[in-house]
Amino acid sequence: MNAHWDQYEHDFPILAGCGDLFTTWGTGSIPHTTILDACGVVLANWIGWTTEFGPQMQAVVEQYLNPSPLVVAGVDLLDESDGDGIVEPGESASLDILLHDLCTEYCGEVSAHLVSELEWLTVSQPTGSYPDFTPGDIYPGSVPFELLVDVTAPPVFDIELSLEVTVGENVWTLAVPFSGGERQVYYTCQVAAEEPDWVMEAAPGWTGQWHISQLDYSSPDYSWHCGAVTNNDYAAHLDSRLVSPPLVLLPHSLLQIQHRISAEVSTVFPDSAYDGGVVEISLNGGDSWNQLTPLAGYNKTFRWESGGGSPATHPFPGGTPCFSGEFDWREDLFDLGLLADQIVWFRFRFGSDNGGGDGGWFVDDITLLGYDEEQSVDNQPGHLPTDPRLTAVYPNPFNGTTRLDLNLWQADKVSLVIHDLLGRQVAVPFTGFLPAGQHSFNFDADGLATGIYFALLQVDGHSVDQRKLMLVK
Ligand SMILES: [Ca+2]
Ligand SMILES: [Ca+2]
Ligand SMILES: [Ca+2]
Repeated sequence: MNAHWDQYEHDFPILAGCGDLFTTWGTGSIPHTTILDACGVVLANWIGWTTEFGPQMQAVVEQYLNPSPLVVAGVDLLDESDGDGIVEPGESASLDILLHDLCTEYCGEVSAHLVSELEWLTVSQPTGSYPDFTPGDIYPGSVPFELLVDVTAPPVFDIELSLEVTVGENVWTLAVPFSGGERQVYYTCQVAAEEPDWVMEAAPGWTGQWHISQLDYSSPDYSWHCGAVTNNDYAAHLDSRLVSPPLVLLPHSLLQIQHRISAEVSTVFPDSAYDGGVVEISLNGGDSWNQLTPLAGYNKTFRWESGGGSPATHPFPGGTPCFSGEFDWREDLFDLGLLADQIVWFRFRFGSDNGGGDGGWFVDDITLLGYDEEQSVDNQPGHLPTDPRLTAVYPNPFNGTTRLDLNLWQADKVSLVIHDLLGRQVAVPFTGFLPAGQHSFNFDADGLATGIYFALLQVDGHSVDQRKLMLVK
């Protein structure tokens, strides 16, 4: 077996026993390295240049000198502190690591030890034993591995832990992917002097009073206000609706609003509202609406008479929970986690009976937070990018144009293709021959509807990577 350098020679020990080892300068002076087996089959490709080149390269080569008979088939997150499915800074997590027997022989006496070299991540239960494997078997460990993620963890992380797997007398180190972090803001409306994407309207036969106000706000200089411009005299017979533009929800989304209200409640039954506001959501462009319930609940309930008369009372079914009475600026959160990847519209709806009243409803800083593993930041020291891939999409979600970055380890015929959710090709930002290195392309979504799209990186006719794009108009 040979290892040799082509064009460029570097000063770390060449390891005997592997196939051929090639390294060359790519365009832009990015070195790339290819490991071939004795038959010339590509085992690994690696593009990059760091001061850790030698040790990293050695790790790559060693991996192919003596491959582990077991590989990590997956990681199942069993539990984490608050049960929302995201391992956030400050939380603990338990997980199963699934091992898969790829070898042609039986593997017995298997044990594993999970190691973290990160200061902010502690493995509190690091050991597990595995059943005996026959080829093709996939098993979790005997007991879950337990981790503690410190509050000093990065806001979003996507790392690899080391699993030292012992099979009989032999030990291999396998990479275990692990990601988590906090929800990130991906949409916010802080309310400007004009908000052309938002619609203010009234139900037929009712009055509308939403407007953009400078009277009060959570963030300067404006907020949405349903009421009179004077802050003390909203109109009677309101069924006033403020409708958001279409928005695409990331996984684990929360809707966050800042608001204050001053609306009439019964003096005899102060939990019973004559006038008040609710938050609604539509999944079909406004054909139908469902009320959203804040995590902390609504504070009042509409009284048990509604509609009718000229109309005589508020427009909501009696008993509908609502915001009413009096409270100053506060935050409310709505959990949208079950609606990931859907296009939604929000509606802020304020109703009054046949008498007007106080200040009405101020709403500001309408914000969506979400957590998407695909958007997590690569935080792995010494990460080895060995495959051609889409490395970034920015911005995403986007309105109009976004930029796609890709990384090639060798010159090749490349296509960058955009598909919609139904798999139809809607755009081809690039197709042609590219040299090795990093490349960026702009994708202009002019003429496409709001929604989810996929960018596919195809190399030599094969799809090798994809990224989800969210177009929000
Ligand atoms: Ca959590
Ligand atoms: Ca504001
Ligand atoms: Ca009233």
